[in-house]
Amino acid sequence: MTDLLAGPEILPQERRLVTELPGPRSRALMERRMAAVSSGVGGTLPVFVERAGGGVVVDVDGNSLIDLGSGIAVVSVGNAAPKVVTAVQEQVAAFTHTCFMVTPYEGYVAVCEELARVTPGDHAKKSALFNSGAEAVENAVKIARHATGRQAVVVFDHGYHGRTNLTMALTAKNMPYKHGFGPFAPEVYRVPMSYPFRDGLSGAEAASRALALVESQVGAANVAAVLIEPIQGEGGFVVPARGFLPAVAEWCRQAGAVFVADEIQTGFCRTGDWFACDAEGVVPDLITTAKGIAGGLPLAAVTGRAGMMDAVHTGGLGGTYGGNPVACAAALASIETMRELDLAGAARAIEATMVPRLRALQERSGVIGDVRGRGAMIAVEIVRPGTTEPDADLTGRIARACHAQGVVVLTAGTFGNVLRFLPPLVIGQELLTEALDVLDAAFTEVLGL
Ligand code: PLZ
Repeated sequence: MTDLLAGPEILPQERRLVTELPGPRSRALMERRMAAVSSGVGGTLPVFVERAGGGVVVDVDGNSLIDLGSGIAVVSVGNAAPKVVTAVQEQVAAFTHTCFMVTPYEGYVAVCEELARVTPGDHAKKSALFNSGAEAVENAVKIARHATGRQAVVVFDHGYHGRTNLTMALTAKNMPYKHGFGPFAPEVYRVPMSYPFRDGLSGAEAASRALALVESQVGAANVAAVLIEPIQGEGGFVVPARGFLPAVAEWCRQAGAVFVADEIQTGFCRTGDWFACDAEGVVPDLITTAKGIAGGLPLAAVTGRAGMMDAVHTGGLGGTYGGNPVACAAALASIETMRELDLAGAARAIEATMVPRLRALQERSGVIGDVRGRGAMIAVEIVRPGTTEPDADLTGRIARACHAQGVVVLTAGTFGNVLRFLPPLVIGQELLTEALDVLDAAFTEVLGL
């Protein structure tokens, strides 16, 4: 895999620690950060970045870390991917911004054409482009309400959809996303997710449980949209039982509600298909995308049935920067890279490497309740031995032990007890194996095995 992305800009694909972490330069920058940056902005690792490429992040002290986070599922094509860098450089030199609503340009249209090709379903589709995932979700709700003339939005326990006012309402978890930030937008209703490790229900059973609540407490005729992450991201990589998503989609069809798949974290080859809905042949009416779409530049989209996307009055959708030309150039180069390198296949290969190692660790450690995920979106849920009781403290200690040894891992989950892995899809086999060795050693160290 590594040689496929060999280019002048690719850094040595190795873990290399030359100081303790954080080193002196990172510590100095941390002091400046503390003085200048709001402490409301969280932080995972205490090191500052100087360069990043492929599957490594190099800090200002010269330490090279293995990246199992991809900037939260963003740099799927690798950091500073050669094609993305070239496309961005060319575009930024040609023009940086005009606003698509003022004087349009081809890149925006080409991204919408690509979205129509790669998203699930072969019906006529149209798109609108935005800057962030939350903005895409907000706009999907606007479109669904306009298209149906209804107001209610149904979301799921453990769901995450953003930090703006409407998307805070759509997001399940209070701390840190919502605490003290209310009042929240009305007409949002939350129902139970299918969470096989915790509910033991089949997909059909979990769907009946959720939809019965919608019918009794909201009323099918009031539902504008059902919004769901086909695999939950921040909520802890919760993979619904098979049959759950198709049942929810079918209910929407019958109820005349819009089925919206939030594929912001799962999209663009991350789960081993172009989109996570593909695994069960589910075709959403609207799909929100961001993150992996543009190799690290801010871009997001709503894509959906052409008639639905056109239901909104002209001028009803937009924004100054949405579909910025530099971000569009990056998206086109990213999508080309995904095709050329078969990154969906690469994601499946990552799963094949990781899952057996994590299952062995589950056996050996006794604190992993569940190994789950799909493609290059894999997680372990940490519990007290012999129970399903979450152990967030242990999860944090294991994550920090990985960080100290130069491996970037993230946590997630409503209970803070999920270690999640989102490697760039171009990560080399050797680098991935080394990261798993470090993870193994972190469990040994923290648990005193
Ligand atoms: N929908 C499914 O995963 C963003 C959030 C990080 P934005 N997830 C990472 C944090 O702590 O803020 C996300 C997502 C899903 C929507 C979003 C929101 O995307 O680009 O962060 O607005």
